[in-house]
Amino acid sequence: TKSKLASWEDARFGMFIHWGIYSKAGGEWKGTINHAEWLQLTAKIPLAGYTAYAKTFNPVKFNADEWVRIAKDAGMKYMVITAKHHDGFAMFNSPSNPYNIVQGSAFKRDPLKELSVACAKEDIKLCVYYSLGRDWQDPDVPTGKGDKIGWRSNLIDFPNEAGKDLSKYIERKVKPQIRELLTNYGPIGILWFDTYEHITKEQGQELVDLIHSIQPNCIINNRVGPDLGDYTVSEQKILDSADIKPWETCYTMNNHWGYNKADTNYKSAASLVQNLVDIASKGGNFLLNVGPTGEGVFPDQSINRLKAIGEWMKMNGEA
Ligand code: FUL
Repeated sequence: TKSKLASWEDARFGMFIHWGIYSKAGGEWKGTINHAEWLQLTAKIPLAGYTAYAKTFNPVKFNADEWVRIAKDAGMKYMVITAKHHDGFAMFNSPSNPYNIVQGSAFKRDPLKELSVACAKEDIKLCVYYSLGRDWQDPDVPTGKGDKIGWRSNLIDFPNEAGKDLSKYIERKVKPQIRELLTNYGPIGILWFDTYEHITKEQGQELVDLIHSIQPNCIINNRVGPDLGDYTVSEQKILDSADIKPWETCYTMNNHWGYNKADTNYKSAASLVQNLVDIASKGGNFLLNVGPTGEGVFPDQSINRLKAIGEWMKMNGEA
């Protein structure tokens, strides 16, 4: 049998999904329209305000089967969804921390559970994104170094960067949530960490060990800590297997990861197909992003492009 990494490299094409409380704003906050998944920080919203906004989040049109079918029809083999982005809000049922979609929003459903069922039916590998070194809900998460200290921290609610103790956050929030993600949703293909910031190699290794103690087949990207992880992620840039292996390029269809209704600067389907071919020929994986709306649906522009890619895949016998 093939190693877990070889099977994942064979998959080639996956769907990235950036979806959270911020999606409801569609990038707009008090007249400014340049926000997305960083909304809490870029619009300078205090935690209490963001928590209140989360309570109004109710994506009633969310349909896990539909999301998975769109991915499948496009020829994608895996799906990486933001289980927790930098805002620290869990988009899954997290008994260890009430700041989550079941307890902290009007929706009260667990979309990750629904996706895990839908993915299993269609043989799509469910994977989760987890913001590691940035969390704007927890008081113990310092970011940045040198002259950029704190530039990605929640300094509105927790201004004392020097007093923060990252290990408290890891024990209090990260480890319990990783356990939940790996226990309650069936097999998880990848734990796709983001932004390890101040995480040390030792702390990252502890997370790797924890993950493998629960799901030995789970793949971990290289944003779990310095010099760690199974493969290299590149943002918006195509690498080459001659330089590095294995690798994955994550890529936006327009200029934002999270939904921004004013951003209509979409790449053409033809150029996305070209990216896919280019990446595949260089031995990489292509993780193409969709930013669903606050109602829980994919933007039409994304659906149309995914359809066109799917048609190309079928014509070329790839799907
Ligand atoms: C970055 C994040 O800051 C962005 O919001 C996005 O999630 C991208 C894929 O990774 O580090």
